[in-house]
Amino acid sequence: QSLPTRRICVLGVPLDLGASRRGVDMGPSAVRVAGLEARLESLGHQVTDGGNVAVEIAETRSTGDVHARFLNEIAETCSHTANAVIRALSDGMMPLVLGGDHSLAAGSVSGVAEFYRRRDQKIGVIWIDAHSDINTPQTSPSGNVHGMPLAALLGLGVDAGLAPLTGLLGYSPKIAPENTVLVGVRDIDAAERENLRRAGMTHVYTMRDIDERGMRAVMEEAIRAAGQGTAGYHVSLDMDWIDPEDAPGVGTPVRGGVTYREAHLAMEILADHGHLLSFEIVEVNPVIDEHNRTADLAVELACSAFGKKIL
Ligand code: HAR
Ligand code: MN
Ligand code: MN
Ligand code: MN
Repeated sequence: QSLPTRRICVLGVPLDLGASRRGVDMGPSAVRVAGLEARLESLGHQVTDGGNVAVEIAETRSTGDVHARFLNEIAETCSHTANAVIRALSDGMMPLVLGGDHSLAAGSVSGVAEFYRRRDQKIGVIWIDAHSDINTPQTSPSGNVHGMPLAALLGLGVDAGLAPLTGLLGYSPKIAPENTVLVGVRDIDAAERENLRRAGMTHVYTMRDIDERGMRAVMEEAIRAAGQGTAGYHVSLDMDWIDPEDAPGVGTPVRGGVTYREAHLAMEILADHGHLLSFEIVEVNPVIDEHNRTADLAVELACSAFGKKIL
């Protein structure tokens, strides 16, 4: 019933400083309570919980620059996250990162990229999200850093006040646009369109692409681009990708998302290809969830991504 057994290291990042709606800091707990470890172990995987990365809370800090609120605190957490990811990979485990708001991905992806850079290899990233998360402090309409991690990873925004994130681990960029793929986007700010162009991003699959061409065709192309000349790819799953009908407990719900089955199919296709280097699930917000069903869906999707088959 399961694919090759993996050693998985769960890492929680209970961060909500990057979002204006509070509560995604409880996401890691909600996903653990939904039975993540036991359900992955029932597939035959060996799961170790590495605990939570240290985060500051808003109540003890001042907001800082309104164009990128709590940027320094977020960069600090991202640095811890990168190190925890590097440690897990060095111990031969696959990181499974639980958020937390999406700004933490600047850290997790930096960690994976650094681990493979030491081995002279590049990584790809498959960014699965309703949003493109490629604002800089200059272009952000909200000042919320969870709308900026992709900009930081691609090396935008060094001169636009994003240096603490862009420069994590002392260099930039961490990933190349030709190996970075967006899947399922449907809410892109006007300035983000320009940033996508400036960053050289060409593999951007919108909801319309999924509607017209189907999930299968889109995922196959995404996997090809992310895998081209790389050691494999990191998958960053923002739960707001899924329609709010099925995933109501997210920081920033947007209508017109993928269905329950489309989401599973995408994960099943990822499992079939087996180039996964690390996986993360972000933006689960228990405060506005219904009986933890968004966290439960997150666990289901992780199981599909890690090889659970219907038959
Ligand atoms: N683009 C908007 C902004 O920058 C909202 C984006 C952030 N929301 C997320 N990220 N949940 O995927 O403020
Ligand atoms: Mn265990
Ligand atoms: Mn996101
Ligand atoms: Mn999003």
